[in-house]
Amino acid sequence: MAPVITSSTFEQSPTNQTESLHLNFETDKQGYSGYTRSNFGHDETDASGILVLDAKHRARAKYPEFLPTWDPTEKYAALEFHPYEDPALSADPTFPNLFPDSKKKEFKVKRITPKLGSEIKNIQLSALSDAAKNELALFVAQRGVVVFRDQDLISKGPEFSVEFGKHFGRLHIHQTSGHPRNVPELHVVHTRPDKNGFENIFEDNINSVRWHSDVSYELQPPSYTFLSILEAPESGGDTLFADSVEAYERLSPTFKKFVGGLHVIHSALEQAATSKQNGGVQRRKPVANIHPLVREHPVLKKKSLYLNQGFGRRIVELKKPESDAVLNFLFDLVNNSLDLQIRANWEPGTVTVWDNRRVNHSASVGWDSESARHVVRITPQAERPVEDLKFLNDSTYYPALNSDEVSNH
Ligand SMILES: O=C(O)CCC(=O)C(=O)O
Ligand SMILES: [Fe+2]
Repeated sequence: MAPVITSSTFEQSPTNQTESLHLNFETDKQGYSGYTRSNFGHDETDASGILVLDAKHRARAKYPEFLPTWDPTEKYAALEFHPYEDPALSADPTFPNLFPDSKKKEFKVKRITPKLGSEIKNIQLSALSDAAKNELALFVAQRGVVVFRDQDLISKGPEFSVEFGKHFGRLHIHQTSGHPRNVPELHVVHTRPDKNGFENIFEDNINSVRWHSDVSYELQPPSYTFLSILEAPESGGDTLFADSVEAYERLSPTFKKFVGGLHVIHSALEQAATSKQNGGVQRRKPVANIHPLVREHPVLKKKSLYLNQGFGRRIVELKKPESDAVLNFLFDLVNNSLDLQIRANWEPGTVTVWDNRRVNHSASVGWDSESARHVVRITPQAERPVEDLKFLNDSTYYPALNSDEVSNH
């Protein structure tokens, strides 16, 4: 029988630990990603029972059709395994459609660092053919992060982003975050133009950095993830990225061998609890899933450290103190090695795309004017992470956990 995981956040009694394999994954009660929420959630309930921002914030928004909404009655069944066809595997590796010879003089591609990140000007994402989208996937896998300037994706409305994103995988619907009204496939982060609001973040924190990999608790976390800026402060609010392929490469052969056999529990429980605590929604039963600590990338055929402080809780094969020590060592490597990281800054029209299998990221709150910040994410789901590509798209691959096996007291 699969192990039962208990989270101390939910636990009422130690006698709930009934199974031979005890996998407590304690977290501090606030949760790693627990900013003070007052600047992020809803203000009121509208006539149709939807949670929304208040009239003042709705009236001042530049793109009201992209503002976050939360419908407490919106519910979904558990996500199920599905095979993933990575579009990069169908791409022409010479990029004739993404970077056509005929337009060579127009577009500009600049490497942010040699190994991680590129900035591109004069390529319009909304105009890409399917063949060019496949090449885009390959390019994003190769570069980890790609920052596109002067995009018109947002001006085409929410549904356009949804149709665009479907090319890259089945779109993920978030368990708790806001989405534009009637467009659940987009995830919205909106920060009010309220100085007190974002200063709250530092009330009980010394920085705003929250490294994570998006929804890594899902059985099939995302790959090519698109974040569009709608409103931003003039400067500040950069998004930070860390390369977990490079982080893996920095380890000694002996340590690589050790971590290569380990698996990590990723949990959605704390995020769900934070939402509940703030009167937010829960669209799906929160899950925890076990993923290999070292995963093999199906396009790059390289290994990366697949763990993140936002959702990674416990190494299955180790005792708790051992797990804590190894996780903390690896979090430190990825989170604090500035020489495997980049920061992406935002200008009006910027869309940043990352390979969520390869990089961890964090927002940063670094502005001091009363500016709103409004971003929208398209989140295509990828393959189930595997330590060896021989398991790619194998529905029977160990180790599976589903929400029924997570004890959530
Ligand atoms: O706002 C940002 O810079 C990043 C937000 C984020 O982490 C996300 O939406 O996945
Ligand atoms: Fe994120």
